[in-house]
Amino acid sequence: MAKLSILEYPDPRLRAVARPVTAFDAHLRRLIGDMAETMYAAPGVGLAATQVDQQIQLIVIDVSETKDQLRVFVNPQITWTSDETVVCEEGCLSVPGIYDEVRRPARVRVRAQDAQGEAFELDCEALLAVCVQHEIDHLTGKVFVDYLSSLKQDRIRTKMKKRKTREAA
Ligand code: K1U
Ligand code: ZN
Repeated sequence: MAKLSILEYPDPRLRAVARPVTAFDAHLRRLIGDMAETMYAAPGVGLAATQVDQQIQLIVIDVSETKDQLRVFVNPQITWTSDETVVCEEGCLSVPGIYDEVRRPARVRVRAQDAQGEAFELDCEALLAVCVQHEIDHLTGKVFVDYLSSLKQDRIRTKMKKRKTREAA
């Protein structure tokens, strides 16, 4: 397995719309392993293929305390959302150091395939529901800062530019 590099906002490649996965092969299994290693090392609780410059509908999530409950969602689709919403402080490995509140449905039902192509449905709540929605957004080219005011988005872009300049020095 290998650690992959994570694209940073406002990289235009984060705006790509991911295509469905059709081949459940060794290449896919390797990418899943590499994405899991990258997520655990960051550390994070989720990662979308878009963030590692792979434009396919694949996300990995582990919201467990023990970091031993990896969930793999291939071609995920939200099939139901609760009317009840919650505000959660979100972060993103593609927007390091930035955390802000986003309102989303409290519970969602996700239909997806596993690494072998087997279809499943999962009811999600709490952090798992937030994380699934955040990661599926990545697959459509959406980043959590898009939910914030344009003033906040401008400030975040400035911070990210300064960070890049600092890192290059
Ligand atoms: O998509 C990503 O970049 C992953 C992101 C997922 C996420 C976290 C919180 C709310 C919504 C979505 C992260 O993992 S950011 C890092 C983080 O929040 C975290 C890191 C270690 C332990 C717990 C949380
Ligand atoms: Zn993210």
